[in-house]
Amino acid sequence: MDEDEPRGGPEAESVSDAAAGGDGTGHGPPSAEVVLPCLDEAQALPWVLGRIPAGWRAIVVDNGSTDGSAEIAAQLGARVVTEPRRGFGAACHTGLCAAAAEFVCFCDCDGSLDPALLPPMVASVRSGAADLVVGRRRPTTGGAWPVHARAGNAAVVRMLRRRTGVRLGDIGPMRAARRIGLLDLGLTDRRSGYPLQMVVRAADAGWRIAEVDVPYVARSGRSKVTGTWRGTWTAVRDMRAVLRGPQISAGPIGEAR
Ligand SMILES: Nc1nc2c(ncn2[C@@H]2O[C@H](COP(=O)(O)OP(=O)(O)OP(=O)(O)O)[C@@H](O)[C@H]2O)c(=O)[nH]1
Ligand SMILES: [Mg+2]
Repeated sequence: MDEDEPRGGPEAESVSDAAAGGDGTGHGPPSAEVVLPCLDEAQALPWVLGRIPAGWRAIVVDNGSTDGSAEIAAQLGARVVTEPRRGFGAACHTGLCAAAAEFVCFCDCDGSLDPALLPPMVASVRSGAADLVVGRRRPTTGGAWPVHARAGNAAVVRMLRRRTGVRLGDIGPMRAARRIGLLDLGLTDRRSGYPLQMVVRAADAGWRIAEVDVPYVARSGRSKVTGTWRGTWTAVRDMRAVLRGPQISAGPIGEAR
């Protein structure tokens, strides 16, 4: 990827040079952390970590990369956590469990989404306007979101609406919520169903779920899911399993943990 290529939207806020973050005093966790599931994203990491908002911390969850992603992320100041079990959900959940901040965000690590757009999403949670904010992917470059992947996503949001009443335009991977609330959801999916299970359980628990548009550009590096039929099929199967699962209420938000 060309690191100078503009990827964020107009509302992108100031971003850090180093992704290390902190609370400004050197003590205690930062106010927000961004969990970045990472499987062979060496090409995208410099841009992604350069877009982490100032004062926040990036948690790169290395999921068995063989292209030096973990070393690159560490050199760029991110906290690197290792999750040897493959799976998008395994990586995301390990990042969530490793986090310590009040607010936790998720963002893909492939350069398709801009972490600099996360602060307004966190602000909505902080203000109480929403409990979970999901970024609705709006493709801004050709090839960012292949037709079959969009069709699968549209089918999933219809099923989500039937199952929960929640109207979303996308089961987007870019999110923001309170860490404690997310942990209380007790998410069990460790593969592609993780983002959907998060929304389903949040809805079942009575969370207010908001959606904001986020630009979506073609990923850097090799496509692993939406660009392949096998990956798409696995994702659809995982999501169906989530929607067929039992209704589990997570209890009130912010239970002590
Ligand atoms: N596919 C996949 N991605 C993983 C895994 N572990 C971590 N990831 C990361 O999860 C994020 C989302 O995965 P992507 O491969 O971008 O999935 P996608 O956006 O649906 O599809 P493509 O971008 O077309 O590959 C990326 O940052 C991956 O590096 C895993 O086991 N499988
Ligand atoms: Mg991607």
